[in-house]
Amino acid sequence: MSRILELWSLISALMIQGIGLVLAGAAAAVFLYIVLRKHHSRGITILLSAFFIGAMLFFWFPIGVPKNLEYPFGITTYGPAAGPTLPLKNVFQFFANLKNYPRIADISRSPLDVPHATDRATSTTVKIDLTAEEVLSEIAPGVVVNYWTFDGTVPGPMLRVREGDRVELTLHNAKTNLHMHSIDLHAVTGPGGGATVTSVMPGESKTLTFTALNPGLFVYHCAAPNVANHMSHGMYGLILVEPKEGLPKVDKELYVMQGEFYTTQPRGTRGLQIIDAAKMLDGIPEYIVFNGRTGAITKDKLVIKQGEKVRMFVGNGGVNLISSFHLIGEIFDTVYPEASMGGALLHNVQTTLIPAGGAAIAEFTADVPGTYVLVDHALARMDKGAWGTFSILGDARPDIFDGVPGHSSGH
Ligand SMILES: [Cu+2]
Repeated sequence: MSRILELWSLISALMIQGIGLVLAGAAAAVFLYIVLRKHHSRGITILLSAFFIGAMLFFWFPIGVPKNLEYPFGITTYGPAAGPTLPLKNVFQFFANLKNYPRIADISRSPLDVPHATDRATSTTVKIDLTAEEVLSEIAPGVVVNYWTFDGTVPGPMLRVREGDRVELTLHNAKTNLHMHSIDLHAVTGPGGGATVTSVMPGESKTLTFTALNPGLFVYHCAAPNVANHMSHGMYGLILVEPKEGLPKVDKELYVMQGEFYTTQPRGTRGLQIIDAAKMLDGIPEYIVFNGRTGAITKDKLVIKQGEKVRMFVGNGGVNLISSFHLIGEIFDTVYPEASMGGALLHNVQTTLIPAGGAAIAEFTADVPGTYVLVDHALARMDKGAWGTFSILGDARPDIFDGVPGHSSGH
């Protein structure tokens, strides 16, 4: 059956696109010939027509015969799998499945949604279930995106285990999905970070078992081809492997992940958006956001008490950009650079780099009350959505910060 489908795909591609293009080109040539013949001699007309046909072939040959009526037309890629273009048949499948997609009121995972410390002196077996869910939700008011997620939010849930733990992770692929998914955890030692044994079609489940050998804060993400395409739909999260001795106690822990979204329509265009593969390959996102959407982290929801010591688990799902993570009005007392553990820590850091597919742990103490803004300090990205705010509540500290508020804020 699959052979027949392949054959049909081949025939339809050749017939509809290849022959279609030739017919269109031939019709254009005939039309041109007739128009030219009215005003010019036969010789001149043949010469101009030959020039037209030559120019058409010149532009067409480098592109080649398009496959599957894909969008955008004519993208050449050299990745290990099919490129990120969107075949027309997927568009039809998508619309046929539209009524089945869960609609999520708020795609963002709360920055407060951090699992408790394991508080264990010994290793154990930890069972984790994750579900790949393709859903619809707003990235900005009125702008709807077909997110691909782990457990229905971006980022997916933060996972927390202890160094030496045996982890049994089962990945489910929701029945309402259209695509194959998998999971690659950077905490895994083994082929594909687990992706090779967790590829699941809609309705399937598969289990990966691994031992968490190295402590650290690691990104996990879907690694089904085209991987960049899956990650650009929101399929990423963080897994913390605590060192055997645990992490020092703090008062509050936060979970933040930066990510990029590439829509065909310009930023702010309302309605359902589809991914623009050309923009993704060029690394020019329309939206850059913390926790899945614009305005996900707000000072009303995220309140910190004066004196609290705060630890931020920050990841970057990418898929292209490096984050220059900064907290306006605070200095990180301690940074675990690139979220590494067991090596030297950094102190008194203003901005820390978070690579695509990497993470950092940044700690600060809430001293002065007010509103604080977290940003990617490549600040033009704020206008694409890369910012959030939180409040520190408490008594004024004129010994640290004093003055009369002016007309502007930030820096
Ligand atoms: Cu996926």
